[in-house]
Amino acid sequence: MNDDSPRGTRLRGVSRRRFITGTGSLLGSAALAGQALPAHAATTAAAAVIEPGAHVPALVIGTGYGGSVAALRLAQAGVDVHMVEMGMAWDTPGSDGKIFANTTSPDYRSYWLRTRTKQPLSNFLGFPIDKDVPRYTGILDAEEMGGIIVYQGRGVGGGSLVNGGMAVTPKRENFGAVLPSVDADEMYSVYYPRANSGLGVGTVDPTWFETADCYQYARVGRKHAQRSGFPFVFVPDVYDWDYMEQEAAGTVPKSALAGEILYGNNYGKKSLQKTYLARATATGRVSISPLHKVTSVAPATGGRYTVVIDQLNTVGSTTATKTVTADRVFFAAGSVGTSKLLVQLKATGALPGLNSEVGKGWGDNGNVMCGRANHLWDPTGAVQSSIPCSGIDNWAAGGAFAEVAPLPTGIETFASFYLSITKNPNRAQFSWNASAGKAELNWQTAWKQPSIDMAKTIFDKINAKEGTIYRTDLFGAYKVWGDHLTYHPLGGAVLNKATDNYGRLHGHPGLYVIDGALIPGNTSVNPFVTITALAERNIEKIIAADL
Ligand code: FAE
Repeated sequence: MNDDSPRGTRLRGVSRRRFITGTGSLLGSAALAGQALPAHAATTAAAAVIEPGAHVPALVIGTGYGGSVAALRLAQAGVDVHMVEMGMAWDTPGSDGKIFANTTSPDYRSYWLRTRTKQPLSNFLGFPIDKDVPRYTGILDAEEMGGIIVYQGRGVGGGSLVNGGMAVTPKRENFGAVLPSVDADEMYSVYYPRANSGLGVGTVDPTWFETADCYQYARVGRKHAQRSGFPFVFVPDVYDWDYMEQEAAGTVPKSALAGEILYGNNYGKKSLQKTYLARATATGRVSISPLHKVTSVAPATGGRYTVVIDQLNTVGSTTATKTVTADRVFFAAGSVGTSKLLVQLKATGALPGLNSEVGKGWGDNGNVMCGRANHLWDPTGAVQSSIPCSGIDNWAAGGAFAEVAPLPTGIETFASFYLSITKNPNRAQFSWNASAGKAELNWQTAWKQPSIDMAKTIFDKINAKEGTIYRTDLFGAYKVWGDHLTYHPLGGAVLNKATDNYGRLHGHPGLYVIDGALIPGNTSVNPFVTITALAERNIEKIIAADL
């Protein structure tokens, strides 16, 4: 699999014409936005951009958790890897000196090709808070899939760029329902520890937690949980906890304590750019094409695959279409990205050997949000760390695990806010709509009702005990439940169904799924540690057996 051909030069080289094309597209977007030109996209894309006609031993579609694990381990095994990422590189500051925009002031960097923000909390005190932004290949995609908005990260690092970093290993007793065909002993002795170590997972210092102003909201959450008899747990995170303590002490620039999260984190979070991807690119065998989107994969001669890729500018237009070949292709475009591609490729005949499980088994990890209005003697703090560190575990009794989440508005709100992960049994399916030319998901908004019922097993009880009520001003006027979204899309190419028990797609040797699409809809906790651990398990087998 070692390829020392001139391919490397072709990948890394950049022509003057291509550089100018990229710069021109940026100028176009700046003119539209009427804002200062961010200079970073063209230069980074130029550094590693794939050339038409290139041949690569391993092509990875997407740079999130699954893709980053695959790239690192393949490279360490001596395989040259090219990663194709539809989002931007996110490695150079904009005109304000920061790479990422703050959650409180979304701008052109914040949303993927939208002209108006689509904030998960759409209202505050009943008033809508969304605002116009310039259309740009920003970091957070709020993808409307029929009955649900699926939030996803866009850029080199995938969801790790925008997520809360909560790095939770499911309880061992719940694992059988998460991945029924996987050996739990192996996962808990080898792959979960490997994933936690590779991701840099840590936990808040419990002593510091007791006095930190920025976690007053979590201590109020604990008090209310415990007074109602619910187990309260600390939740590990990939945020650098030492850095956060320095933020609180005022000795370093603030990130978690400045409310940064949804649109990227400028300092303390160990996103994949700082962990797996940094190690992968340091091998010298991994290159990345940002602002490149895979649109087709089909068999070529010699057991290879032809991959068609659109190069995008920062307003989302295609500036070039490239055809390359690869010996092996790893689908790591995320649950939605991978599922959409696979149902399209099966339905259009590009990959006729895929089986009928493709597109099935998609779930939302039971996500549902709500807020509670506290009494005046229970303030939650004007400064709240945007990184949650705790949760309420009522999984066994009520089917809900609720994160005590921040509401980092900068003012005292007397609100407690929660994202619940619930045992919602509903599963949706992607299918190809030939006349519309796109993949669709048949999720129904009403399918969130089981999640609401499970979350209520916690919060109805807390409200009754505390004499408090639900907030009705966060998701619309007089709307209690944030039941319109998920942050945790899972499934669509389920392990041991659409693929074999290691992610090899049926019908097409050399094609693999290695991301959240493998997991059948629910992980009982936040998903990325499980996605990472499963990818570690699968790539080890694939390298040993297939390469
Ligand atoms: P993912 O990380 O989504 O990466 C897929 C990549 O593929 C993306 O960069 C896409 O831009 C790219 N892509 C898609 N289609 C194409 C294409 N056709 N061509 C080229 N590139 C493509 O996939 N999880 C936790 O465990 N803890 C948390 O605290 C947490 N908080 C979250 C908060 C937010 C706001 C969001 C959106 C998610 C959160 N998640 C959290 C979920 C977590 O980020 C998600 O499960 C993983 O990122 C999924 O990993 P994958 O490798 O499956």
